[in-house]
Amino acid sequence: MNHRSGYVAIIGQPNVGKSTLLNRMVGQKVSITSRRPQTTRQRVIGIVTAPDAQFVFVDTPGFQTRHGGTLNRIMNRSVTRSIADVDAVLWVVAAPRLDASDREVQGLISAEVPLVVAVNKVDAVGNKNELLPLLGEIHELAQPKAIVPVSARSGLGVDDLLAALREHLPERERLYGEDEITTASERMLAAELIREKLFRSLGEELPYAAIVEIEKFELEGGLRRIHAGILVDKAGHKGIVIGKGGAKLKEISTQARMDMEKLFGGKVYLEVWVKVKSGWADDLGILKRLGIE
Ligand SMILES: Nc1nc2c(ncn2[C@@H]2O[C@H](COP(=O)(O)OP(=O)(O)OP(=O)(O)O)[C@@H](O)[C@H]2O)c(=O)[nH]1
Ligand SMILES: [Mg+2]
Repeated sequence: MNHRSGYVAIIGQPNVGKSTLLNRMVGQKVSITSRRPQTTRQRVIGIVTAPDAQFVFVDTPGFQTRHGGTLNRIMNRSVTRSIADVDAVLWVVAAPRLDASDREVQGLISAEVPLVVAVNKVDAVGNKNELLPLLGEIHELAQPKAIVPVSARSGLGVDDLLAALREHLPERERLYGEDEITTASERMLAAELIREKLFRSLGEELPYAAIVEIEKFELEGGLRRIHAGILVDKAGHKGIVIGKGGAKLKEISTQARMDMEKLFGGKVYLEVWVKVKSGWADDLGILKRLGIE
């Protein structure tokens, strides 16, 4: 059979499960996820290699219009840029219905690029007949090449989704090596995994006010020695991240270390500090240094 490969942008409003779906397809956590909206802050590449196809997925921040600010502007720009230069677009929506934000995302999609829609979270829908009006509405609104119900959480429908996408990739050789799963550096992945734990273990507003910076990343034989700083926006936030007797910070760094060991396939020694750096979310210098641009 002929070989196909290409770039596929994954877009959708915040929290529909774009990154969970990417990780499910790749089989590793290359993009962080949480139950909060706006977990993904920058583009993340995840590569899926099959015998007859290679998919280079570009995960993007959930597109949103409610909040202003430099970080949000950059995040939205990253979405519109990602859509511009790909072979296909994968629009992810969450069952059981579309809302105004989904429609806004749909409005960004160019009619010239093949579009496939993943209707995610179907595991949460009891009666699958409930999906029919949604499928009809998507069809009418976007006229996609295919609409595939999936559950990123259970893996249901994911093979069908890849098969549907494959049809719309150009015939060509692989773009990356067959065992490459991302273009992100280990340094960047390490920072992201720490940020994921912040999103998963802190209260409402705090994770949004934090950023992670890797200060040292050394490889000694099979051991990775990593020093990371969590930058918080306000002095009062520092104590919350550290927790009583350091318990919260310990939980965050232990879980991040375990994920890193799994992803990097080797032992990790991780030290994490918390620092106060006000105004980082509007500081272009910091955002650039962290690769968010
Ligand atoms: N029930 C169910 N929940 C899911 C599924 N896929 C993702 N989720 C949950 O939805 C939430 C958001 O998932 P993410 O993958 O972080 O969503 P996202 O679209 O990448 O979000 P942003 O990066 O913030 O735009 C998490 O709590 C996931 O566990 C699914 O198939 N079924
Ligand atoms: Mg995401």
